[in-house]
Amino acid sequence: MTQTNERTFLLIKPDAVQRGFIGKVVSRIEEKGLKIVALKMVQVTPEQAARQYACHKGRPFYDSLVQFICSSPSVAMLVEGRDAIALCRKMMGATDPKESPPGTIRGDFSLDVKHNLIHGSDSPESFAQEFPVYFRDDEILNYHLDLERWIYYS
Ligand code: IDP
Ligand code: MG
Repeated sequence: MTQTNERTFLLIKPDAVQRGFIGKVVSRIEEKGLKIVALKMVQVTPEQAARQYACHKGRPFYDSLVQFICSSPSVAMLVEGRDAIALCRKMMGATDPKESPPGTIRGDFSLDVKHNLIHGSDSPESFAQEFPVYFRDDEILNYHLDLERWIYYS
């Protein structure tokens, strides 16, 4: 179903923060017409990483992924807009940057499957599981973005 108010959870990972790409990633979200409804810098704890990546527990890359996500600050954000989950996944590119076309975040700025700059929820179910790891409900802002009437057909 097409919705203007679907939300997704994004995490700008430690490699992107260290490489100075917070602004680039946030700009792409804003330029697309999506609305940021929560945003904060976080030092991810091993407990938070384990909750976020519970679905990958037992995979060969799991321990190294948790260590990487906790290795330096990240930026957590909630983004709202029409088909936000699928759209943000498309803007991110494929998990492995070498499969990601130019024009995507991973395709433009990364080379390595682990250091792929950004996490994004891949379904409404994963969004529901992931966002409470980082945000309380009262940290999510409900506001009207004046630009929306120029972004969406009513
Ligand atoms: P996604 O981030 O595109 O949803 P997932 O398959 O959910 O990809 O994997 C979670 C994260 O784990 C990836 O973004 C990447 O950082 C890391 N990862 C996935 N597969 C590998 C791998 O084969 N080697 C190392 N790291 C991996
Ligand atoms: Mg995933």
